Amino acid sequence: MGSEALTGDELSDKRRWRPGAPLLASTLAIAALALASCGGDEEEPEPAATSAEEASEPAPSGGAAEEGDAVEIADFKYAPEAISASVGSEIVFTNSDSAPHTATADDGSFDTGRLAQDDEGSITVEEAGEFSYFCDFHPFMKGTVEVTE
Ligand SMILES: [Cu+2]
Repeated sequence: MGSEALTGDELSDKRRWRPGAPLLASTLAIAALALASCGGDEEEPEPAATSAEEASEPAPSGGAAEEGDAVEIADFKYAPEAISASVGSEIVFTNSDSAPHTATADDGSFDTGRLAQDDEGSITVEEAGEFSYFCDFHPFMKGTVEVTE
């Protein structure tokens, strides 16, 4: 009785060991391969991200110095949203977005036309009054120019 039980234990031990060792080795090898290929995948996007950062660097914060004469378009907004200018003066719109924009007067009295990224468009205001304008591509974008004599 006792000897039969022992034999059974020895058999099952041997069965566990033999397939166990090669399985473990190949599992480790697969895991190592998976880790190596994961590392390779993660490195690829880095150059693209770096060049994107470089491309967006030159854009910001240059034009806002002359109050009333320059409007920067960024993040789908005119900045400043309301400006004042005197009759006959020029207002320069600069588009800092990658999306195209316009500054188009509600009454059609001025229109920069389509401004691609980093394009500038200037308008001349020739009449006193308050003029609201919008973006032809994104009508929710609105601004005003107050023109004084
Ligand atoms: Cu727009």
